[in-house]
Amino acid sequence: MAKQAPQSDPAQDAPEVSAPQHAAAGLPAVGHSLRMAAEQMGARRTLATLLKVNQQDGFDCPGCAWPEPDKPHTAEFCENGAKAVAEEATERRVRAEFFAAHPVADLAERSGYWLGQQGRLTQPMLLDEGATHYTPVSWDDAFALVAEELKALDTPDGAAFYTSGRTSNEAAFAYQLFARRLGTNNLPDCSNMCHESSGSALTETLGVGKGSVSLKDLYQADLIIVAGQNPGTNHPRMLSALERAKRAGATIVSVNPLPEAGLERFKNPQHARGLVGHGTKLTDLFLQIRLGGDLALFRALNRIVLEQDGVDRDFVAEHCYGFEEFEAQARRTDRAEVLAATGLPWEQIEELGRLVLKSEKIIVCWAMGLTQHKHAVPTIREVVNFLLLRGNVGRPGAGVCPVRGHSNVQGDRTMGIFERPGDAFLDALGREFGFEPPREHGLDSVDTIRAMRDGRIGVFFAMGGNFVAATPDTEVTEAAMRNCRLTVHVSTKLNRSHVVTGARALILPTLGRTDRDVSARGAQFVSVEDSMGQVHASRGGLRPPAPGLLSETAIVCRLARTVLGPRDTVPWEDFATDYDTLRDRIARVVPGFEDFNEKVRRPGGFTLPHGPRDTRTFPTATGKANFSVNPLTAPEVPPGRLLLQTLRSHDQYNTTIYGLDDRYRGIKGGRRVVLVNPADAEELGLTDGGYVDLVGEWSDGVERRAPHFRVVHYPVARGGAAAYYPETNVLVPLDSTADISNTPTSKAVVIRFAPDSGA
Ligand SMILES: Nc1nc2c(c(=O)[nH]1)N[C@H]1C(S)=C(S)[C@@H](COP(=O)(O)OP(=O)(O)OC[C@H]3O[C@@H](n4cnc5c(=O)[nH]c(N)nc54)[C@H](O)[C@@H]3O)O[C@H]1N2
Ligand SMILES: Nc1nc2c(c(=O)[nH]1)N[C@H]1C(S)=C(S)[C@@H](COP(=O)(O)OP(=O)(O)OC[C@H]3O[C@@H](n4cnc5c(=O)[nH]c(N)nc54)[C@H](O)[C@@H]3O)O[C@H]1N2
Ligand SMILES: [Mo]
Repeated sequence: MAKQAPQSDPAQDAPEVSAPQHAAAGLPAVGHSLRMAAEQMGARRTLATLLKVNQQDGFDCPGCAWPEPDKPHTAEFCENGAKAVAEEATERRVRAEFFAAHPVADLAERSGYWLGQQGRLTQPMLLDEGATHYTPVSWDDAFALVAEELKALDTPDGAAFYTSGRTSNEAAFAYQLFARRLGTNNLPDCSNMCHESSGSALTETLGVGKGSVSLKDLYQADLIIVAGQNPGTNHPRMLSALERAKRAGATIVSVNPLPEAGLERFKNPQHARGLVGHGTKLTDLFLQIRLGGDLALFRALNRIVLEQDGVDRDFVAEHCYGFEEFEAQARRTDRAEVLAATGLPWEQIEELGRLVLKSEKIIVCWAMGLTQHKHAVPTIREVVNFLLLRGNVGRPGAGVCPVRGHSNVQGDRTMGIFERPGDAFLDALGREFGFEPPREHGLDSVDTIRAMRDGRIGVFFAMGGNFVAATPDTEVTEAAMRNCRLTVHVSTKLNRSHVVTGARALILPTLGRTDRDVSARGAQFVSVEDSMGQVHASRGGLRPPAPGLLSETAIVCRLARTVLGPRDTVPWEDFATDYDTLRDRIARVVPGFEDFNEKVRRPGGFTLPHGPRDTRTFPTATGKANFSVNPLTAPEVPPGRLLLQTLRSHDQYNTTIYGLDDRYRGIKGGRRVVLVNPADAEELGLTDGGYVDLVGEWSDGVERRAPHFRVVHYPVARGGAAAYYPETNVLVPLDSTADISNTPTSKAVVIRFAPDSGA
């Protein structure tokens, strides 16, 4: 078995700890982001680039999927968007000499942070079978090699095509078409580990697996509940929207096991008062809930609404299905069970109940704190019950707001990146391109790992991302990756998935969002869809990091031509060089994209239709919005153990580590920390500043260990602990996934503490 991945350099494992902060952004954030950007790009390039972020003639920020306001500020970016841009627009380069100097075995000993810091990838590289080093390869030879390995498979289902959510609509559409022309629906994506639970719950209950609110709705809401989300770090531009909502009179409630600085107060760096003043208080009521207690909380709220006769009877009668069963169960909700699951005082739940009954228009926002639990799908269904009860779907100022992660993860799904595509989509695709697409469901991310482990996947192809670091059970996953014949990564930066490989491996470098994309037929642009269903153009302006780099779209199309042969009827050459031709086809296949080429050129783009939001039509099996009955469950934690959530620091983008600080939480210079409530720490004998190993416990009895973590006494909710991902992915069992969505339970890992075994 492969040696365990070195996840950070020992020298970085001495974090300093000070008191957590109580406000986000402000002047330190501006300074921090500009310093990081200037380090990577130099001062002039920094300014020229950052001024183009999220502007109508510029590029979409490669950071998060939060939408842009109609009239963006001159600088419509945030601290962490600036870091994402700097990471991509860096002047540092990884060239052939770098690979000649570093055997792959050496690179596999480096931390992910070190790998990412080496700079942008510049030319296609091949690691041949038995070779110790990557060596340069031409594009044509690289494509021929992939074709050879694909043709050697017994079945197209022996290949898996992963997508990370930065891929443009155009590239994503071409990519899924290629996979389906080949004959497989094996299209796992990062969404499987992210908002899949939201998609599952929303599709079933409302008929559309996406959020139902726009920015304007947020500005009009009476009550905004933010549950399981840390926008101060992960969606900083959302704080401006919350600030505006607040000024318009909204009450903001945050539900979180951690007091997150960004939700407490916000110093808007785009206004003078935000740079120097105390900022705006955002959260009016903070419910410090236990990990996994949200289902119980929303059930309790639903009981309160029913008992206080707060139901919107007309809405329920006209638009909903299944109310009686739901009502019978919700009225029986047991208070003691709620208190045990949430760890909240009943008075706080009642206080929120009063706010709910007072509010006409309610929005619930959520992210990974709700989606990455075993009972994530029922939890989100219960959120939907909560909103339906008072008619809070399909009217201004109200609705569901799953806040998406990667900047185009929602668009990729719209373009057909999905292992379980619906028949309507496949029918339209088949009609447009004159073929019969495969109907059998493909593999999601977790099932792909199982199939690789069991020798059923010969070729693993990744459009972006960092599969081995982002997925659970690192040792199992790395062994599974090494079990493939060929692994291919289309990437901007070096990462761990390039050095834990199949028998053969290819790195195909590509253009990023910030880069100019010029084909033989002239300048091209791409499009993306944000978290609120708004589609718009994105144009990079920077000189690409190396001559001859191909866009993601061009790579897919040239590969497809090589694999499928000259007689394949899809005009891959046109698609590769003139994205308008690709958009014309998307317009005929994907609902809402009619006249795509014209609409995408409008300033600000266009909004996709959304039945529940626009007309209160619910394309579900019953034709109505479905209430659901969800047993009240919460994670069980044996005595002497804690439930660990794995989350993001302020200086990272998923597996990309920008730096070693987590400013708002008071952590500096290291990432191997575990945050524990002082009362739990005392019971377990964990001194602040002491070092321990984290040991995962799971029914398969396998010992999963993450060595050498510094204990930090921190105000987390009792019974829970927190540590950073991806270092803690070694602890997440592959088979510990959410019911229905199959999303790894990254926010609920039972751990015990063992003596420190050293770095
Ligand atoms: N700068 C930056 N931006 C990013 C990313 C990044 O890594 N860096 N990642 C992007 C991606 S792909 C995504 S999906 C999003 C992720 O955005 P988030 O979901 O905000 O990311 P996490 O760090 O996982 O934070 C989870 C939050 O939920 C809370 N939480 C955990 N468990 C529970 C629970 O059981 N109940 C409740 N109520 N709360 C809980 C945690 O305390 C924490 O505040 O951000 C996107 N944006
Ligand atoms: N334990 C734990 N595990 C988790 C999570 C968690 O909270 N806890 N969160 C999960 C979530 S929400 C997600 S979304 C996944 C993320 O999983 P992934 O999306 O697979 O991971 P990233 O770290 O975002 O991928 C970073 C890599 O993408 C490449 N890249 C960046 N920009 C581009 C581009 O424009 N084009 C191309 N082709 N490549 C590019 C770079 O090479 C970079 O190294 O991780 C999941 N894993
Ligand atoms: Mo995500």
